[in-house]
Amino acid sequence: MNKNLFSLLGLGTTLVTPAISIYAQQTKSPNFIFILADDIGYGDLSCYGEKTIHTPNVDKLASRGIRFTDAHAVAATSTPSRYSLLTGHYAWRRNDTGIATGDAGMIIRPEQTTIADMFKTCGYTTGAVGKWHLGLGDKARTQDWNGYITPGLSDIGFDYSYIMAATGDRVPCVFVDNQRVVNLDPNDPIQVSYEKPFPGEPLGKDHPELLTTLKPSVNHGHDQAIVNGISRIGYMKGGKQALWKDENIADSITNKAVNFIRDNKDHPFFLYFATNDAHVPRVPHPRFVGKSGMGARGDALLEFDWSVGEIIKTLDKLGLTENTLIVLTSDNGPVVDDGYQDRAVELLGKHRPWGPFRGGKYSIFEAGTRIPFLISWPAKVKSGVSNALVSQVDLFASLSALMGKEIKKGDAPDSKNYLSAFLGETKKGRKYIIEQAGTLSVSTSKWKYIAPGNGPAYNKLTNTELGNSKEPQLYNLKKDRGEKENVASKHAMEIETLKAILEKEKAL
Ligand code: NG6
Ligand code: CA
Repeated sequence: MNKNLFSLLGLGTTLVTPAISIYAQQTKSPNFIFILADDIGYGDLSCYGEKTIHTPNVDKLASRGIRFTDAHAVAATSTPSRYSLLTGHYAWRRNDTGIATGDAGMIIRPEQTTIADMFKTCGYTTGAVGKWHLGLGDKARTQDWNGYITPGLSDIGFDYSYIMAATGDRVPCVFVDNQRVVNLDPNDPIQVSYEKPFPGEPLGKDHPELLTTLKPSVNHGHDQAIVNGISRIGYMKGGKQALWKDENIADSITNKAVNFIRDNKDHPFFLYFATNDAHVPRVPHPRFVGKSGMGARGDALLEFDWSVGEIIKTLDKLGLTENTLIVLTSDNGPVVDDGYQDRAVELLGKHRPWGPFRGGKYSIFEAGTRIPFLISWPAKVKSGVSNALVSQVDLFASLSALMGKEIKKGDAPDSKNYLSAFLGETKKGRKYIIEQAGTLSVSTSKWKYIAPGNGPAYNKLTNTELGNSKEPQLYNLKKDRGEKENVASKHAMEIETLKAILEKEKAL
């Protein structure tokens, strides 16, 4: 096994004899934790330079590791972004990877190989905790919310799972523990629909007087089932005892993540910890309320930072910090008003969730997909800042390489090994990356080409410049990282080259 791993750990390869390799693997293999935030932008963590927010725990991780300034999610919304990260397959190659409903079938098929499968075949214990949003069950609408939900995460590489099926604003608003709804009273079965309301169940749009916690923003939707005084997307009936409490979501999932680490302290593990912060509805625990001075969104950022702190503390206490590789990143860029009147817009002040970039969540402009990205692995990685161009799609192949594991033909087809860039051994990353938000873009560390598309240029509801145009766009990111000046007409050659790359990739 694992020549690369041993040499990376400075152990050389002489230790690898059949007699001790398994023992060596179990004692020396690093643990892996992915902390995947939701809708947290490049400017939302203080280590990325904004002076308006203070996230000390994330900053601690940054100071122990590498902070990447040119790292990218594959897509500007959750489902396609997460799909690509977990499978190493571009979501845009499939037409069923858009923002999933809460009753979507499992988008990653059991026959696909995930990064969790990869770790599992290396002898790791694997866990997924938090937001899922990649569908469950065989087909849409067929899940048995009152029984064993199958196929589920155990079919795609996770030994353990404790998840929210979709998003905080989509039903069913319950946790699913190893494929069963938590705290379900069999006498009050759950029903879920995204097609029609259940007779007798009040809806947000008809009963604003029942909305006690947050009101939906005008025209966004989020006006269907009412759960905990908040109306959501989708219809739901029953399962009253099983409903999560919005203000406790961070506590619940952080607690599960911490327990998973504790339970596996003596055995190598991979933990995928996907927080609900800072997605809507933003209902941080009362101990964070008012603490950021920026309203619910800022408070949710502090709650996220707290979750990160709990993970760090747990690793420190268990003596696991040195040999645990943590990736901290976000699924897509930031949005301020994403559907609820939580005063995030009014209280934003000088804070720039998108940092120096244009656009935001949903946008093909940089802020849609250029996300915070930290890697910490004290045993191996020297701290610093890297400007290497990296993509979340490459974590699969790169960490497989770290494990000395060959990728089977057909698995993770779009994922490439950039381990040296991820470990800070080189500042050279990808030659180009491809991103998706309606249309596709291809960028090098200098040029960005946005393919023409028919989508709207602007989303008024979320106040996002989406970046769509019927004309080709080209930006010089070195001179103009804010994508202010479309220089397409001056650089025919660059456009041709980037277009050709995109066409070639699309044909694969
Ligand atoms: C959008 C929702 C938004 C959010 C998003 C998914 C409306 C108008 N907006 O459709 O509130 O739920 O989907 O966010 O319905 S994501 O981060 O999970 O991709
Ligand atoms: Ca998201």
